[in-house]
Amino acid sequence: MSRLIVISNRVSRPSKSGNQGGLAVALSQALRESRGMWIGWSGEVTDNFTGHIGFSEDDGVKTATIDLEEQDVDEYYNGYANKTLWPLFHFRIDLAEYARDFEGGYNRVNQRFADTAAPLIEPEDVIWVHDYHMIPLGQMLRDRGHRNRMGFFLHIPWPPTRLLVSLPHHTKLVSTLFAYDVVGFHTEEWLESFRHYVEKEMGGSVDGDFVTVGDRTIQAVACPIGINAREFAEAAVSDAARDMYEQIRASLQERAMIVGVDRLDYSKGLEERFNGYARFLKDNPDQHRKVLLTQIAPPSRGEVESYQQIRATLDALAGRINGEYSDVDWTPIRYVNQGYPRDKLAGIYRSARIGLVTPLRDGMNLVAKEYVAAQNPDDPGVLILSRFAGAAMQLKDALLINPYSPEEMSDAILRALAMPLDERKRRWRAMMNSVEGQDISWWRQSFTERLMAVERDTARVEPE
Ligand code: GDG
Repeated sequence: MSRLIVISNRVSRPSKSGNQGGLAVALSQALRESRGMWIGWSGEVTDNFTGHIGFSEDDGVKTATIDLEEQDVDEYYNGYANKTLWPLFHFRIDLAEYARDFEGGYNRVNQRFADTAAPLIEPEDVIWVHDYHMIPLGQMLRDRGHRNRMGFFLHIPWPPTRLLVSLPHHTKLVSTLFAYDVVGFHTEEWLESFRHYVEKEMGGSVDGDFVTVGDRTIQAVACPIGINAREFAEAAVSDAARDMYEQIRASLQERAMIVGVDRLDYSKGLEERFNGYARFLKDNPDQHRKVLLTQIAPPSRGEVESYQQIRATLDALAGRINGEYSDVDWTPIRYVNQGYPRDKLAGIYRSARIGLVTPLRDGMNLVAKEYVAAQNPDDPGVLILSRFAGAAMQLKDALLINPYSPEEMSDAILRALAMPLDERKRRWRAMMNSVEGQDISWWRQSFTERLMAVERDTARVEPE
């Protein structure tokens, strides 16, 4: 069996508390089985980049990390990754910033990762690079002479061509993807946009899964990520989850709870969610006091201004809605800026009658799947899901809504609250079949099998 080398911005070390995300668990398992290695940024900042690699091994998973300089973090992580690519790839060109320093820092840090990884790679290793932070890394490894099988997976949407062309040097960036053998997206929609770009902007051609530009042919595939459904369903009945469930139920006093769980990010449609919920309260006075929304939103990327802005907007909006509708013994929104351990989170999902997941764009959205997996099969809640989340392609039995429409959101909440048990069960069963069938192991295996099947040394770009 070939060793798997995973390279991503951050590595995730196994944690005894079981607080690791599904992706980290799935990749850790593959790394353990293949005696592979996970390479990434330590999250630490150093005054002077030396290229020193920190090796460690936890629970059979080897990791190799480097520290970055403050300028790297500013230009690469906060800059090109999160001020340029993240908004652009989520269709928000209004928020995207284009600065030469960002692009320079992004390339410099990717070179640093390539320098770090290069001596650790053996010829038979299979390399799997993750996400928008690392697009050019494969090309940089090829430039250093590595002929390994290499795959890339994009965890966020691929934007329409008309938006992507607003990125300076867009073709230069996209052409680096042709250094990989297999490039994966969550959905057909993102894949379709990628193919469109390649045909229109690069004169490329598409033949099934194969995409060719010049003398390079790669496979571009849709491979939707999943969760560890069984483990999550078990977490939902763990002691910690039960305690959380009881605590919440006692506080609800028979009221129905709607839950939202998201990193505090403008792509998640939190402002639109609050507005949709406010619309529901306005349209349905008889529902006041019978329902409340709990929004868990741990802050993220706080050094980026657009994230500071969305946080301020949500603080004000939650305050305004609560000010307008609260009574001495009822608050319509519980807005919580802290995160919870996974087991407790599963208990929170299970205690909610409605899961409200309303991103404006999302590569996939794992919260939607977790909400489904955590439900009680005998009395499941209802998922309301944005049609613009990748997850909507699979979870067709959710109540699918346009998150930009407060009316649609309001109507869906009312419908979900009134939904008979039979219909809730039927919809939940269909969604659970999908969540269980295409789980995180399925995703990892589908992608890596495709990558392993590539013949080494075919269609390789050789260093110039
Ligand atoms: C990117 C793409 C794609 C959140 N709050 C807590 C907590 N979380 C966990 C959730 C979930 C994860 O964070 C969020 O995953 P999402 O998929 O919803 O969103 P992104 O972070 O934006 O992820 C996305 C994903 O990559 C994978 O490819 O689906 O589209 O944007 O697992 O549970 N976890 C805990 N406490 C919290 O308070 N323990």
